[in-house]
Amino acid sequence: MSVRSAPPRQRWDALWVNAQLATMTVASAYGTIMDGALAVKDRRIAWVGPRRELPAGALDARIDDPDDAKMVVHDAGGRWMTPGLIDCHTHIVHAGNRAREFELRLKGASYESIEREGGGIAATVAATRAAAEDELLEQSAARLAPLLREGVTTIEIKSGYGLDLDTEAKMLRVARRLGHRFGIRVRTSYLGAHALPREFAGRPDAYVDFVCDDVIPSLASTGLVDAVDAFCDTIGFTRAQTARVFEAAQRAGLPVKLHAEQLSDQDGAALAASYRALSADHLEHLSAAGIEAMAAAGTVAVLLPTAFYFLRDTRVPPVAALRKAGVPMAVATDCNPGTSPTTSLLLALNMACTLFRLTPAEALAGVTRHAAHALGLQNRCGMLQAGLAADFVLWDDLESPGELAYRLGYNPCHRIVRGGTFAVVPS
Ligand code: DI6
Ligand code: FE
Repeated sequence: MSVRSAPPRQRWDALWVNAQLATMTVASAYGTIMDGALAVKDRRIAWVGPRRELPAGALDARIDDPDDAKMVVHDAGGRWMTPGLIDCHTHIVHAGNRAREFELRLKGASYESIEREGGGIAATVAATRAAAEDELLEQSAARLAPLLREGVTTIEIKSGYGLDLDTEAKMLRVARRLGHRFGIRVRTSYLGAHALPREFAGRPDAYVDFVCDDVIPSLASTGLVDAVDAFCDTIGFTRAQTARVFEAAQRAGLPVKLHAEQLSDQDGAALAASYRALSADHLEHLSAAGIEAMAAAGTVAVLLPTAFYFLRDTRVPPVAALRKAGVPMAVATDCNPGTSPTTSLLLALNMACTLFRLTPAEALAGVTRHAAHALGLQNRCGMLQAGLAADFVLWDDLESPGELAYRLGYNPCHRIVRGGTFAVVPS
């Protein structure tokens, strides 16, 4: 008796067909697959490719096989599909706003002078300390909603507006709760070395001791922190203080990142690279030596064009040199009440092109593949690739994915899939 073996069955949960895929798997390009298909199994991408290359029988459910019969086939209607967007640098958890300070700056006051006079970050610290945890959650959730509607499926959220242990922990708990409430992936960064709190006035080194000896070990043991960040600048912390924070992070087993070279060149990016930082962010004043160090360490350059715009900065980050050195460039909102009160990653995408001269493909890589890298998530998300999370977005009205960067103030998001399931986003 001859037994004819059946073709191998694909036990997928869902299959998407009739999509134009911007896989983002190719450096500096979209990694386009026209008439593509994408299969999902167990919340991950199981297969990606042109529809005509689907394994034989993939579309035929076998009625005698209960597993096959469960596979759902979705028609993307010819729409473009990209990975879920990733906002890899935000301060979205904070209380209050600083619209008044915006008016002062319009009248000529500088960001640094407001900061030195006790406004700026200190004002947000006072408001955030005063806010009850649930109130902080609601204020932050309201800011998160527009990002979710743009297809953001992963977000980094920093602390740094509490500065004392309790308020920093409160901010980080709120960040985790936002992830649970909305079903998105949240990566937290402890940014204790953001500003000097009033109670440590004139004693920055004593504050850094507190950050290193008390807060980092304590927060690390709670599991609330995924990385440690610092602000190394004239109105922030010195290079030596930043190095001490990085040492403490290393002792706690946490990766580091840095607000570097935003307002001046402190050689912070090179310092961060020497600690194998995930990213160095801002970088308007980055030097050639800093670029070289980042390239050697694989540290991602996170560009924050909306902060550059909002501060009416004139010095752009050295994008051409970063590109030449092969440093991966990410793009993020920096959502914060002082220098970037935006909740649109698509706006940041546009400004990365108009202000910093990224190509639209580089900008899209900056909010997908390279943003994942800036969070150490390159093996989890950021591309349409088998093995990664099934986080993706279908877009309306696009002839090419470059239009995501081209349109200004327009959100063509059609549907969002997170972990293989349709996301419900707040309206
Ligand atoms: N750089 C920034 O862009 C934010 N923090 C930082 O170190 C601004 C924070 C603020 O002004 O509230
Ligand atoms: Fe920031």
